[in-house]
Amino acid sequence: MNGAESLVRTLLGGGVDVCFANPGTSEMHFVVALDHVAGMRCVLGLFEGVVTGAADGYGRMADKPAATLLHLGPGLANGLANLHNARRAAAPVLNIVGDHATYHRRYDAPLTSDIEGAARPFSDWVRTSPDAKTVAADAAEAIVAARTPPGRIATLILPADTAWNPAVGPAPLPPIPARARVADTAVTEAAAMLRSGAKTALLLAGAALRAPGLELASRIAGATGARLLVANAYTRMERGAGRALIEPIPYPVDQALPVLANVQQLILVGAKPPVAFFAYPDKPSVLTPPDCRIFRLAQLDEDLLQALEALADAVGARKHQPALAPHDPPALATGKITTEALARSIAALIPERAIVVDESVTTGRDFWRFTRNSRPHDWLKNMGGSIGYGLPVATGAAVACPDRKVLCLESDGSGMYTLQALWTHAREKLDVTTVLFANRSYAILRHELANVQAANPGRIALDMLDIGHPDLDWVGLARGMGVDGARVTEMDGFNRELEAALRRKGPYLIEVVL
Ligand SMILES: Cc1ncc(C[n+]2csc(CCOP(=O)(O)OP(=O)(O)O)c2C)c(N)n1
Ligand SMILES: [Mg+2]
Repeated sequence: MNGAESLVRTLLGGGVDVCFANPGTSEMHFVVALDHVAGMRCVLGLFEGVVTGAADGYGRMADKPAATLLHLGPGLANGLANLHNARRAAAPVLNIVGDHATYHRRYDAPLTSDIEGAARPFSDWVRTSPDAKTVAADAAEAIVAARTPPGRIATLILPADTAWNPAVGPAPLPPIPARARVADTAVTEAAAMLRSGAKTALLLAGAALRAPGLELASRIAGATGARLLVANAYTRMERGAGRALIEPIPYPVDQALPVLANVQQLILVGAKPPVAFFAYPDKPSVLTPPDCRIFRLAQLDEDLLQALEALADAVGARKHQPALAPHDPPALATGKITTEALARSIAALIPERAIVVDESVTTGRDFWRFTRNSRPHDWLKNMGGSIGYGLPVATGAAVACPDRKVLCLESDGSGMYTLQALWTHAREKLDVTTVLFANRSYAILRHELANVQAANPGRIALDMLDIGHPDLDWVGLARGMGVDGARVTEMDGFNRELEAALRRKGPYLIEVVL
């Protein structure tokens, strides 16, 4: 057995059985080993940002890491933006990056670079295997690193000769650290805050946004009068009919401040204190009022369910009924395409157990409130702010959950960063319906221009925010990558196309001209 085969067998033994790949010469032995050892699903991405984004989506939905296979420093570098998003989402990801053979590095061949240096800021764990005999044990440790709560980025760099030289065999998996329990003192303190009579809110993140956590939080809110809040972005929220209701903190600072204005005490359950996405002249960075007391009940990597159970017990909330959303979606909208009409029709049509990957940016500002009473679904958002996450994350989510419909809500500017994902949707026959919002603009940046108070933007500045001339032909782009689609210009056409796409299996793209 060579190092490459010992790696593949170790991955499979550690539950890593999907590999999103974009290989090169230095990874050839690994690619061949994937063929020799049964059980690994290999998915090709035609750009590394697709590969790392797919691993993000897979990790969020499978609650375990996929491997990526990347080609030296440049391959990794192409994937870093979506790796950043995955890291901010605390998605588990195991990167395998090929390098030159150990003895070849000193010759400074063209693809030589400081791979560890590139990997470190975007990884929680980085290691270069020195020889074939250590590859398996390093891979086992990388799996543990990626699976360490709440989900981490592990990057294992494998010089080519570690793949082809003889190895000892696969390595067993060391124990995976469990989530730490939250201390009783923290629970007692949070309970006292909830009983104090001050206006208190719970801010939830991570595992607290799955149905059981939300229900417990809702019981606590019902028993104590506290509010339930969630930041503008989250890794994965279970919402819709039958799920506990929660209020989002809007992205625009001017809208976020009033939501938090009356909060005297904020209890963090896996969340960070809420701050503005950017600084703006004359707007605060911190969104809570200056005298708000912020208390951390639990960190993201701790056992958030246990913390909520203990808190529910401490305030006598277990028997309180949670406030669950009824199934009461809006009616299909007709007539002209507007953001509200789109919100209504999408809310009416979201299928049961759908996975909604949301990178709808400006078009999606209304989606939250209209979809609250849709059929139960999961909603995924970009946690890292690096656009181009949607189509790849949809790819990974569809690979992780082949029995669920993925609805990818994508804006045109963001979609162009990683549109190669559509080719993977077609090749893997993934059940992804992409709704592409073609406003032919970086619309959000027009608002930001006003927010930062940049004086008198002229033609050149405004041209940098306009992505028309030429208009992108999204149906043509999709067809060129094997995904069929249609362009719609009014709501009846949209309703018809979306209904049909959601009913059949397989990839499809609907270009919505706004
Ligand atoms: C990697 C990266 N590059 C650039 C940006 C800056 N940026 C933020 S939003 C945006 C444009 C988004 O346009 P689009 O996706 O079409 O959304 P719209 O507001 O038009 O709905 C850009 C370029 C970013 N966030 N991330
Ligand atoms: Mg746009």
